[in-house]
Amino acid sequence: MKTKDIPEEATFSEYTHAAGGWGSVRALGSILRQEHVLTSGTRVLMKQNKPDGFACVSCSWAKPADPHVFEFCENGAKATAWEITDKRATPEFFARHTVTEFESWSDLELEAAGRVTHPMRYDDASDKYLPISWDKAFDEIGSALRAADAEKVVFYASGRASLETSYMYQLMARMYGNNNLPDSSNMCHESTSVALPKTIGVAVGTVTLDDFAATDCLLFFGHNTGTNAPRMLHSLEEVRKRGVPVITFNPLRERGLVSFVNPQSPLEMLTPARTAISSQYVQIKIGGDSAAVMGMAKWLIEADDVARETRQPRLLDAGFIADHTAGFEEFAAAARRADWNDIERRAGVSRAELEQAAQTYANARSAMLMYGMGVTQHREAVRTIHMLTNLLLLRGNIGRPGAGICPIRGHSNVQGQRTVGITEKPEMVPREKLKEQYCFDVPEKKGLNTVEACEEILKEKISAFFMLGGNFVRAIPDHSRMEPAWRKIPLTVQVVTRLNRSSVIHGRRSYLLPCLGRIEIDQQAGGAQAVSVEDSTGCMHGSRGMVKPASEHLLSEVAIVAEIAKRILIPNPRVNWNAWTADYSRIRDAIAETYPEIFHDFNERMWTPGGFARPLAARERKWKTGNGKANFITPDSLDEDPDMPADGPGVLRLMTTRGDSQFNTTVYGLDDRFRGVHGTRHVLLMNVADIGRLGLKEGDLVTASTVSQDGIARSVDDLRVHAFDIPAGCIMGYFPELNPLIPLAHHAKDSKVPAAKSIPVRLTRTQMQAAQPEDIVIGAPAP
Ligand SMILES: Nc1nc2c(c(=O)[nH]1)N[C@H]1C(S)=C(S)[C@@H](COP(=O)(O)OP(=O)(O)OC[C@H]3O[C@@H](n4cnc5c(=O)[nH]c(N)nc54)[C@H](O)[C@@H]3O)O[C@H]1N2
Ligand SMILES: Nc1nc2c(c(=O)[nH]1)N[C@H]1C(S)=C(S)[C@@H](COP(=O)(O)OP(=O)(O)OC[C@H]3O[C@@H](n4cnc5c(=O)[nH]c(N)nc54)[C@H](O)[C@@H]3O)O[C@H]1N2
Ligand SMILES: [Mo]
Repeated sequence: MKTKDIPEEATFSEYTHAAGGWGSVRALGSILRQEHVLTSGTRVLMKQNKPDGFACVSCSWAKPADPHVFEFCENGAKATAWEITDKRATPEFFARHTVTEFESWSDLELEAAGRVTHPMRYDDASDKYLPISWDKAFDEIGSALRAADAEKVVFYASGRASLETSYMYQLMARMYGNNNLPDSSNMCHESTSVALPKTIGVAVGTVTLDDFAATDCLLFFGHNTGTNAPRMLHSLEEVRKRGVPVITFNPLRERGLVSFVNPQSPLEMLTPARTAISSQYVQIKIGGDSAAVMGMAKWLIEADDVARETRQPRLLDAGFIADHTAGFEEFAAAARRADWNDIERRAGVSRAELEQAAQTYANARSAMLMYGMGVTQHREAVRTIHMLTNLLLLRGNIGRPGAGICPIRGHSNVQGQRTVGITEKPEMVPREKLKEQYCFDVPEKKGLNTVEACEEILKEKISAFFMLGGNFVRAIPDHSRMEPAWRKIPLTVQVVTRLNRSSVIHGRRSYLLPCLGRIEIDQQAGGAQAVSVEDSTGCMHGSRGMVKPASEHLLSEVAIVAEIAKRILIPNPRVNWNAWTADYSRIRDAIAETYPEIFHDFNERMWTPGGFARPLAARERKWKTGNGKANFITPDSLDEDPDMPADGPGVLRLMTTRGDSQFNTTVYGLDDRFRGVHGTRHVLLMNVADIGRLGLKEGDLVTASTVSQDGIARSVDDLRVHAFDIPAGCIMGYFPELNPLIPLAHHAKDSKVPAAKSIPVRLTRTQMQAAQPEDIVIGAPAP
């Protein structure tokens, strides 16, 4: 596949500064200007993540009860500017361009058109989106869905929609007759949701913000915090100032994990006192986490064996292991048996480094472990997460202050969507309760998750695909197979704020339903409405819109779901969709009735500063697992990607990650400041030794091709080679540009999360090299 916007203007520089600092402030000013909201944007930002304000639409990190004056980060501010932009994609704009024309636009150009202002329907004859009235759109979509076989209709959700909308959405799908509720979590932390219930009996993390003040050690796996959850840097900074060690496991040396200058602390800005974030940086190979953790566990268990024999203080929490856990002996035997050569080879780091990390961990009274996509997006991600919990259980690091596991979630309400029932797994919802509340039979058949929905689309078995936000076609793997199949779906409907690839590559009939964003005032019959979200630490927050909507024709997501529901469901006296739309507090009452343990007194508690925490049994050392214990789970192997060909000559492991100027498929700009990449996203960051070994040089254009056994050719051209501090054999490129390289079948076992972090590729020079740009700068200081 030939890529667009060949990087003519690409420049590379080594980013030697800390994350944050003046660079952040400059970047913030430029995005506010780019979206033409310099003055209004600044006012809005003051309310971001405040107890009486709105919850940021970017990441899902916790919102403190006593916020900073500026409780937002550079990237949260970018997401805000993106939503409150004054750019508009009006019917006149759509009249000027055919959809075929849009296909040649980059993701950046598509979204740069601005907020969609009117409901639109694709018109075959003119190959354009034409405006349509809301009523007509709802009626047409409604009659198509009524005529469809319920099992062939999919209701996707991207993790931004509120708890209120999400609850209504899942109820609508189930009343309609299926559990086909895949969501972005299926590409994200689903590995967590599958792994943790078996080990500690909850599907979410156990850490809250308070734990940062009580911890003595932080272990950090596979998360690029400086870019993807920058507000957490404040907590990390405080932890480091107390002298608490932070051990990072990451193949890339990420600036935001190396050091940080607080861009909101004038003192630090004037005297660039950078805080060293990581006290030890363990630069493992891609997919080396299980091996690294096994090395640490081996050292701990063997050192504890010695301590026990010599009557020295123990390294393991023997009391906790005896009282609370099962499976320890088997795991300990496997750790004792594990071979250091094998561990070193798989982890790609030395025994000494792992022993040092283990020793630091052993010295800490309480330790927390955080992780992101570097862990969840591998074939054996679920097993790796079991390894992470094994390490915590060895020292009783679950269920006490300053300890715990913290999966860092992505979208701002992705965890909450699951909590209120958006899941394809019927056993995850209180079916009896829903039946009692609404008098209907909740479908029992498991629904489709993201990968399964893609498989059905490939088989042409899906008749309608409804998207509550997101950019499904762009976020999924295997674009060159999926895009042609996607175009054959009889009906695609997208609830959107901005134009994106999934609007342009569309089903035979296609509708764009433009909605209010969370920052906009949501005026309904019962007055201005607020919504709520759950953060990564299981705390629920209210969120109130504060800016004038981008267009008077927008409807709220709640209203859109209600209108569709009214048209596709048999009227049910127990659900008054109109009343719910008029007054969202009534939806919250319904949520509280379904989930009383979590959401009792929801309306009163939603404005609690810092949010109200959901009860979590594991936090109290109550284990809701099959055997009532916290479980050590012994891995059958340490190989995280067993479907990868052996790392033979020429085969490299590719991870696809986010850069600093994007929110997932929404690309704000072409720079990735902290990694020193400017003006392009068609780049491969490589180890110098690999560049030399493959006979390449800095700046060469290469084609990456997937190594797979299925006989399907997958490649991306025109990727510029750039030397970077990354282990030999490992390379990095950007999501979503490199998604054509991921085979759909290359996904995590059990959780089915696409294995976006370990794609086996070969590189060849791209034929017909473009002229070398003259302005490539290497190794110069960042501008
Ligand atoms: N500004 C901004 N914020 C965001 C997003 C965004 O796009 N932009 N996206 C949101 C979403 S939906 C999500 S899920 C999160 C994602 O946030 P992250 O979890 O940080 O996701 P990635 O950008 O994919 O970065 C993965 C990190 O894991 C490392 N890594 C890759 N492979 C391995 C491995 O095998 N082992 C280890 N230990 N590390 C590895 C990479 O070097 C990189 O640092 O961020 C959320 N927040
Ligand atoms: N190769 C590779 N692929 C990946 C990943 C990876 O690391 N590597 N990460 C995966 C992960 S973690 C995730 S979460 C998925 C993301 O997959 P998605 O969640 O489907 O994609 P996003 O890019 O977050 O969706 C962006 C779109 O959401 C719409 N939008 C924004 N705000 C609103 C709103 O308020 N309401 C509505 N209705 N729409 C809105 C806009 O139109 C915007 O274009 O991608 C996955 N894909
Ligand atoms: Mo995500």
